[in-house]
Amino acid sequence: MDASSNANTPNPTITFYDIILDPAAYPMSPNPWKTRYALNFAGVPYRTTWVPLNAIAATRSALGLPAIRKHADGSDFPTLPIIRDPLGKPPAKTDKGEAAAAPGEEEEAVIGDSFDIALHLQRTHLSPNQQHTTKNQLFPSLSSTNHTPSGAAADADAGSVALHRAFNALVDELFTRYGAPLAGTYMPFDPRTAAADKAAMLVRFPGGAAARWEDLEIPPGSEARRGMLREFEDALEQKLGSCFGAGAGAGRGCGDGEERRAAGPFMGGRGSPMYADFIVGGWLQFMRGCLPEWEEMRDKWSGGKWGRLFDALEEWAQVDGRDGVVPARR
Ligand SMILES: N[C@@H](CCC(=O)N[C@@H](CS)C(=O)NCC(=O)O)C(=O)O
Repeated sequence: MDASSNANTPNPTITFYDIILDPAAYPMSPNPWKTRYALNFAGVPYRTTWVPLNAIAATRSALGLPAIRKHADGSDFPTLPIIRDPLGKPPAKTDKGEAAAAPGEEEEAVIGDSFDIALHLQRTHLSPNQQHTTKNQLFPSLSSTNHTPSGAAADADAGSVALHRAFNALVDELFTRYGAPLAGTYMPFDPRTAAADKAAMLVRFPGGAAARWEDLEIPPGSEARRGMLREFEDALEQKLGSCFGAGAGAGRGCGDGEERRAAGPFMGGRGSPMYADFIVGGWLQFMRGCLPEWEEMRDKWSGGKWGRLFDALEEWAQVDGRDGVVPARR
């Protein structure tokens, strides 16, 4: 169904564009995963359009979205996720506030960056909805239940978003530096297009056009691999470990107040997630799908924090449109 056709219905359906590699493999692209988690968490109706790697550029340009990333050589790097939301602006509010679209006058929003998508979901689908409390906000702040934040509450909103932005950059940087080289060569390409997909990716690396895909692999069992895995584990613990409690698990904390909250598996020991948890979760999905040492990372690194977080995020991990495809390593 064309998403724009149902703009006037109370629950318009969002179209979510994610990458499909091997149709038999479970999705594993980190940034689209951040968006999937956020969509499921916001509880908005959506349908997934699965886009092969070699069709991402055409998809973005058909939607009028310029590339937001560049390759090392300065050329455009077209990416997913994208969403198209028939409800383009926050719905009209009953109280005095910012100008918003009246019902039936919404203009479709087309958004091509995972962070901007999360902000859109917060502002359009979560903040105006009084049923949502501080517990189920992507960007929780003092003003989460306030319709028209001003003064200190508006500052808290801005602070929460800015800190999330910095956290997103940090997490992307960490996983790109260590996770991508350790896991990327094991991506489950579509067997019908694998040779062309690999060739298209190889040219992104210095001297890549001349290289072979296999040359990018850091061989299992090698000292180089062991060393990089150790660095990855240490970097995650040093940069992110203190954000997540050693916890006994959500809902199983033994005390009240601070003590109980610190037992939760999410950011700050909370018992419910915010967007920061989905940022890490998106990358953990990539590790689950591609890193040969995933079980170790999940259960042993940082005392099992990453596995606890990953499991706790399962509630928001439903995949639409890939019936029968299960998370099995190929
Ligand atoms: N800043 C962008 C980055 C998106 C991005 O890098 N997406 C990757 C997948 S995680 C992609 O589309 N890669 C396409 C390719 O490698 O050809 C966002 O957060 O949406």
